[in-house]
Amino acid sequence: MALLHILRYPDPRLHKVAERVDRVDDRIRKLIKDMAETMYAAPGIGLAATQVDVHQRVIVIDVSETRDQLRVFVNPERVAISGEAEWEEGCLSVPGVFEKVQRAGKITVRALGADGEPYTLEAEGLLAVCIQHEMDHLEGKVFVEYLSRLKQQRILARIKKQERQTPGPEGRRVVL
Ligand code: GNR
Ligand code: NI
Repeated sequence: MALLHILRYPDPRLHKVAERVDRVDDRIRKLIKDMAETMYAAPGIGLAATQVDVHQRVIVIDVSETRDQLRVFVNPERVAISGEAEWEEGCLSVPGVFEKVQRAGKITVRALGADGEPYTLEAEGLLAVCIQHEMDHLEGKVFVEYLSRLKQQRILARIKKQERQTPGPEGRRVVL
């Protein structure tokens, strides 16, 4: 059992681009297990390795109500997208912020599973939105970057105020 520390926006490490995994070995399987535990404990419906400061292309997602349908995506690639969707999104790296984002409505992804075997998944609804949100994290992109400059400024101002009142675990000071 290992809960991982989740980086908080605007930590610059959230903007690193993750590297491909060349082999699903014991180290990656341990990462997947710890990420799943961290996601369930948070609680959240998805988590990208970038958020726990591991810059490798690994995502875990569970959008089921019963919280027992873990999906693992290693080296995910988008094969196709279609349609449009708009959901109110949140992010474990930006707690307390919920904003609508436009995404593709349907997405087909190809990835390796926890067993290292390739598979293809066609997703829609919340799962499709979540896959796109997590794949953005692997590219160093956080959902707030889709919002207007004004909204981003307000979010940063609010975070800065919160940090003044309760500094983070590393005593990190946000310089804006
Ligand atoms: O828990 C999460 N909920 C969520 C809701 C709408 C759209 C995307 C998400 S993902 C988020 C967890 C997270 O930050 N993943 O990176
Ligand atoms: Ni997120």
